Amino acid sequence: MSITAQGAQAPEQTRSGACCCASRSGRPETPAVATVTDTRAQDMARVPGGSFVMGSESFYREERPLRRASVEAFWIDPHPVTNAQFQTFIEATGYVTLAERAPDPALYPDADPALLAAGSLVFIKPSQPVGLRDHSAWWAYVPGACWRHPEGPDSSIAGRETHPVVHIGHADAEAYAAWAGKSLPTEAEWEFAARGGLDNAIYPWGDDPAPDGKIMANTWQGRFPWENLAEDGYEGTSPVRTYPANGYGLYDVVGNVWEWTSSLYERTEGQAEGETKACCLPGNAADLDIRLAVKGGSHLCAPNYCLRYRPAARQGQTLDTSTSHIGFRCVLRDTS
Ligand SMILES: [Ca+2]
Ligand SMILES: [Ca+2]
Repeated sequence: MSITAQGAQAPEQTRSGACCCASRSGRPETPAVATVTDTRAQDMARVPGGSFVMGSESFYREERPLRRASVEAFWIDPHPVTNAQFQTFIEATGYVTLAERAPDPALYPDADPALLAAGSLVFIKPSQPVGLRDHSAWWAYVPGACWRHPEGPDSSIAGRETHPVVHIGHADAEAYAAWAGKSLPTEAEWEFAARGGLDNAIYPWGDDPAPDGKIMANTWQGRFPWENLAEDGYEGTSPVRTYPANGYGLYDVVGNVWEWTSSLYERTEGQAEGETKACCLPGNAADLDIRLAVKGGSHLCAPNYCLRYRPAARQGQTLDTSTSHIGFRCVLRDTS
């Protein structure tokens, strides 16, 4: 194939992804064949194809059953897309993210009007112990919160250029991927990549949560959600590459931010309605039925409450939801 600049081929895709709410569930066109000389693969990591055991039967029910899956070889971003990378995309395209657009009241007839301002869900640490059943004790819909203003209008990403971008809806991630000539990973691709070549290990680095006492990812230490000891150095997101890479050279696969995939999240047999909501992943104003799998856990995952900083862990996220701990990374397939 000819080598083209990544931004040159997709302006129409990008604009169509930005134009209106209807595009939120739209899919970008499939990228062309990638080769090792493809400029799009520059700075990406190569993951060999293979067969592996997906899922886990040792933790949460939604990870079951163990099943064999296989993936073809592919390229993947070595870390989640950063604020600086996302800013380059925005400057090149003028794209406006989901969180920056006011929801259409017609789509949310039962919604509190206060929730129909442009905004996003922000984690706000309670000042004292709270019950763990009521997500609203630590999640707030903050008007004006978006990728540029992660905690709300008065906050900014200055100094956080190398942190993962957050407050990204699924369509936002797909729009970025289309612009870059890439795709979002399937859940199987993501999990295979995150395992780094270690079959059946609990974590991307093995079974010990902290080998030789070394902190391997940005998670939550302390009693969620009111006590964040930040023993890993960060209460919120952290610069990518802060912690060791896995066997495929991938950083921040677990912890830091959850990452979107392109795969539908299906309820496991026996899993009742209402149990699909993660302890830390609230739905948005309208609880739309379609959910896609997000992977890897985030800086809000605490071992005593949400031990989801593992390759097998998964949650279902509604397409119209953005939060302060969901980002993404892209893949590039050899053939599509
Ligand atoms: Ca942390
Ligand atoms: Ca992650």
